[in-house]
Amino acid sequence: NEDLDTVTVPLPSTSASRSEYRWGDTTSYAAKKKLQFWFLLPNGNWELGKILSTSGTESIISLPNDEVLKVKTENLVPANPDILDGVDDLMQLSYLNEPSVLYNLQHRYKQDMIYTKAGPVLVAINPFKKVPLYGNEYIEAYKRKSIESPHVYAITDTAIREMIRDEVNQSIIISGESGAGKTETAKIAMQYLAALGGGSGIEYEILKTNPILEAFGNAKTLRNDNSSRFGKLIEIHFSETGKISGAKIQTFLLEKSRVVQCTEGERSYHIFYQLCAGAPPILREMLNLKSASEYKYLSQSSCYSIMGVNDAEQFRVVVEALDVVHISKDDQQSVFAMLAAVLWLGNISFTVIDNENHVEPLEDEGLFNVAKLIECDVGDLKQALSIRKMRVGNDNIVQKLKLSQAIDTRDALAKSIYACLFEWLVEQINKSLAVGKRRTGRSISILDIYGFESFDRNSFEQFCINYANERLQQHFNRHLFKLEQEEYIKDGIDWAKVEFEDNQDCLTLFEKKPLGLLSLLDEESTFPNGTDLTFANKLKQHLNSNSCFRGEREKAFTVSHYAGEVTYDTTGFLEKNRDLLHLDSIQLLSSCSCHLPQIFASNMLAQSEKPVVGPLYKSGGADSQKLSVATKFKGQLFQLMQRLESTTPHFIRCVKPNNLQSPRLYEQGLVLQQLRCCGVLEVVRISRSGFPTRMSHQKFAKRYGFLLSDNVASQDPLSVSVAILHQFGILPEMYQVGYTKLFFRPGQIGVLEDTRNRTLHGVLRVQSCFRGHRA
Ligand code: AOV
Ligand code: MG
Repeated sequence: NEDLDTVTVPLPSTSASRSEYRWGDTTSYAAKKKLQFWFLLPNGNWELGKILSTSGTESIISLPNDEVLKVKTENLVPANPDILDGVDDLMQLSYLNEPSVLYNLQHRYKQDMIYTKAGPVLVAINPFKKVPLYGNEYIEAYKRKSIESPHVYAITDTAIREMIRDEVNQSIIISGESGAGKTETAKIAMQYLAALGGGSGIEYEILKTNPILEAFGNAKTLRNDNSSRFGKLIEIHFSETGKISGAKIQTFLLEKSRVVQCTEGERSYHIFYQLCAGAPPILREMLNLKSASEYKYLSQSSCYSIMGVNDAEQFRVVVEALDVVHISKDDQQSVFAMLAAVLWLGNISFTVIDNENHVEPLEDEGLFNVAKLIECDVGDLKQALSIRKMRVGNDNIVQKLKLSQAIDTRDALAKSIYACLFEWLVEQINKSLAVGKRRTGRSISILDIYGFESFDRNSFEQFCINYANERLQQHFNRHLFKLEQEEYIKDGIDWAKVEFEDNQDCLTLFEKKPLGLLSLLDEESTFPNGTDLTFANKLKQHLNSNSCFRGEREKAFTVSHYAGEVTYDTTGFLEKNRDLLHLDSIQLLSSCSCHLPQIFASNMLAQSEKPVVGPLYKSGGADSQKLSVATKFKGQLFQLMQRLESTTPHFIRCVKPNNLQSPRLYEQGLVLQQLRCCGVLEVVRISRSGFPTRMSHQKFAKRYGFLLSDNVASQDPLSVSVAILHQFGILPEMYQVGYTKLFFRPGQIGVLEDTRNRTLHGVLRVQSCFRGHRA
């Protein structure tokens, strides 16, 4: 064992320098006077200056341009010494105040260093341009660990290593506002996983799911030209040898209203424009395709193209990807037929047929094309769009539709065809990616949902999206604050609590039964006479005392989300929550000769057979026995959180530096607001004072015990552990011994790991040397 004694243990360099940097906290005011300070300009930006003198509550400061100003001393906060400019982990800052953090991130951002660690969390600032940080060379470098700067690759690499080392499933959880870069970040992580775990070819298929899901599930919004309108969890499975063995995609609540209706300046789903622009002549003819501007669903927002995007070219990319995930040419043709049918549905118009204002569809190209594309009888289609059959008691009655009802029926049909198509596609993709039978059960999941949204007008979709983000924020809080502190306390180590913004109150506002937003929404949705106005009034009546809720004029209400206040307009809430598709429409779909509508219809019937609690939505409507959209979504989110709870999470926080999607523009106020609402500073604070690395006494003793110079193998794990700590000279302030575990400050275990690796390799080298001699 003598060899081992000569192993020199490097001092924990990062930690040593870090404690050196911390002198700032204790320097006297006099010493500080020589330093630079940040002060707040009236425009909300921070400027750097030096204090010349201080009297009472005011200070005279000089700016870099020699200007001299008098400011309130309370508005000054200390700046970090220049050597700390652009540190790659905010934990290294002596002064962890907001301007220092902002400045540090900006300093890096200017040099295209868009990634920075905030303790355990990776902060990614959207560059809105190509940055030279990706590709095989970088992947190789991160794999070999020859680059250390923070990166999505680095965090993904950690996830792989921890999956193997701890035999625990991992998750990479990406959050941030709409347009902050989540989807791009998820793809970058997938790229790294594919490169490291590739070999079987399945990784190529996995990457090709991105263009498909983005075509069908992303759209241009006012916030983001490629905004995800669904949530996605992709679970990537690994074999024993660390290779990718398959994957499974789960999607959450697609925004289907966009198919029939979208705001000025936004677009519907990319695939519609791609199809119109890129379909080859034979397909065009088969589907009677026109250009996008001739379809009412697409023309209403007067926006057809996206700067820098070639829809026709994208169409070819999507078709190629569909081939890769084994969607047959026949199926592809049916998919395109469904898309065309949705577009033609929007062009169906109605004419009044009697003096009670009942309507029926015009027999024009819209109606004929839809019938042709979904392969149903024109008469049946016409009927489904003009009457509704209902069962009241034992009687069947037929109700003729008025214009608004007929339009709703038509739009509901278009929305369901599209949503079912999306689900069906995901199902087919999952079949193609299915994990082989000999699975190890080890996986890395990547979560990319739609980001927090706040528009001038916010509806049911934003309500659901923001609720999901609220749930995710709680997961983040739980892991980085609550569980952390609970674990310290449970294991009996010294610990001073860090306060953090808890969003439990807001979640309670949503989830409380029976008087929460979701319960009240469901209740009102089940009342035959419930309207958006009665719903809004009910909210005001029951929730006005809640601190996260504020009733607004007429049909509106405001919620204080973790990321800011959002005012919701309840118009359409009940209808969207009920999401009815009448039995007549389902029957129409099941009468089609085309296989896709048949599948859609049987899926819908299967879903509506689920038992519902409470009264039926509409009197006598046998077609309404299904879960409300909000309740189903809540259930999905709960399941998602449960799944994530069983994994080791790695968090990436995407930040949007401006609202113009423009490169090089860094708006301090906007960045600060995002950092504040997701608690980045608190995370750094807790990590700096905390002990993020932990290992049970047993595991620690087993892993490093062989490095001990004295033979203590017979001793208990705790004694072995303590002996290791002593031999390696780990400073007492760098660790704590708990009842069951050892807790380490950041970086400490790295020293032991390095020594262990070197020793193991050394031993192996020595062995192979001997072998060489003998040979
Ligand atoms: P999101 O997923 O967070 O929004 P995206 O990932 O779609 O945001 O990013 C928006 C746009 O920012 C992309 O289309 C790119 O142009 C640019 N972008 C983001 N990350 C990078 C990067 N690393 N390098 C270069 N450009 C980038 V939403 O889906 O709306 O919440 O619902
Ligand atoms: Mg996205």
